[in-house]
Amino acid sequence: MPDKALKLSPATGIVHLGLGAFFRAFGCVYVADAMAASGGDWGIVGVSLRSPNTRDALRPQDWNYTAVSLAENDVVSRQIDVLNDVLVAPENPMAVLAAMIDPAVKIVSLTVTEKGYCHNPATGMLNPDHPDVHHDLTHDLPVSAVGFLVRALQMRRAAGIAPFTVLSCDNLPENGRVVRGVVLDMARRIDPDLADWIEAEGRFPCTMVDRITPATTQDDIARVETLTGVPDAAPVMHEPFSQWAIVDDFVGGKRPDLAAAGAEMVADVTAHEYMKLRMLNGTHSALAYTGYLAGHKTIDQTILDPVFATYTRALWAEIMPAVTPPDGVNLDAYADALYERYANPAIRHRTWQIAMDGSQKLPQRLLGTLRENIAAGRPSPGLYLAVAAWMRYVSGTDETGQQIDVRDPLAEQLCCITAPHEAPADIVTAMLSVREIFDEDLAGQLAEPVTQAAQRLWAAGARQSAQEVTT
Ligand code: CS2
Repeated sequence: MPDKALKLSPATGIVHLGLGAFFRAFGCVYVADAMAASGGDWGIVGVSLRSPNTRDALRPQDWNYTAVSLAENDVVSRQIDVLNDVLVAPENPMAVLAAMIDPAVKIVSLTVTEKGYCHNPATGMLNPDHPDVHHDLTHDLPVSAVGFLVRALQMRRAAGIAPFTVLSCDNLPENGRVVRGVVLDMARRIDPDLADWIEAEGRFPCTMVDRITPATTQDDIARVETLTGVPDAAPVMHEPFSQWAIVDDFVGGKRPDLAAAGAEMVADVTAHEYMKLRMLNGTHSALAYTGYLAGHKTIDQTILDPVFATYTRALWAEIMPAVTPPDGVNLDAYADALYERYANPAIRHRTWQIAMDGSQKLPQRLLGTLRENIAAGRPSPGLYLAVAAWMRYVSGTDETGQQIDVRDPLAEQLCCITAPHEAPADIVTAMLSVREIFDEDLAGQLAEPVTQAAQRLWAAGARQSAQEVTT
């Protein structure tokens, strides 16, 4: 672990797996504020699980960077200096494990995106056929986030060190339960005693995270230099809004004073998670697919189009009956606030970025709501259109005949199964057979309404279809 004494900054107490723009614009800011308010040694060692880019950009800056809050008429930048090091896992997995087994490290947090959990999105369980899982079960030096957690916990146990708290900050429902499940499953396949120890001693609090943070562009980098007068190779750009609700269940109660930084420390975060995933991420994905197909590049541009503004409101009306609000939250007011956030013209959040990894996102964002609406006999034409738009998007050709750059762990499979078909009904049938996404029951229930939505979508286009479902 690097010596931070020279920098006079706090020693490391957190290792973060998956150091993307989101965590640097979110978790790092909360931890900085928590330490400013209440002290503590909660410096962070970030880990990139794939590329060295963030490490290479941040190292010459002593791991510091600028976080820029963007509102229409208000741009606020600040320096974030809580990172003590950035490790690149594929270059040196042992260094990552060494950081994770340091007894001073009390928390390992994660933003590895949905696909990073190596689980089956439809069931939430570890996918034993995942190549990374297979690798990590047969090698001591892991490649997956789950493997790093399990091997580091195994080493801590062998050395008589208490486990760290595993803090998932990804957009998964009951994210702590999901990560606990995949860690225990992998651990049990390696050593059942290890799994028992993790089960008894480990803590995996669920969290709800929320801050819109588009990927940083070259234009942003130039803009930040103009703004601050200081070059920064890896700034992060985010909206002013931020919300973090966390179940207060940490090993030995050890954590930064996140409440002092504005986080909500709660006993149960389930209501927050479902509200956010269904109302925010659900409409985000719906707008990403329909908006992209209609030729809109960003969410603010999409929602500026009156057809999509009305479509978004119609989606919320379909989603709200399937959401139990957390105490004291009014869902109409929550939707109004989301609308304002989407319309923020300073945040250019690309529809293409949100459209990524749909196979991993659809179940918790759209399909859970649909399942409940179907059971309750509630109509959901807007949501059916969203599912059909995802199908059209991943089949790889847009409405003008251009190829779409589809990024999804199942992209190849989805492309192969739809390629032989031209008729939307056949494409829908093929897509609904993907059991990683749609279980048999749901596939049966969706067949007719999604086929109808797809037929209109292919014939009339996304914009016209969005208009029709709201009239
Ligand atoms: C977005 C999220 O990219 C996506 O899929 O829906 O990253 C979204 O911006 C955040 O969850 C907001 O908190």
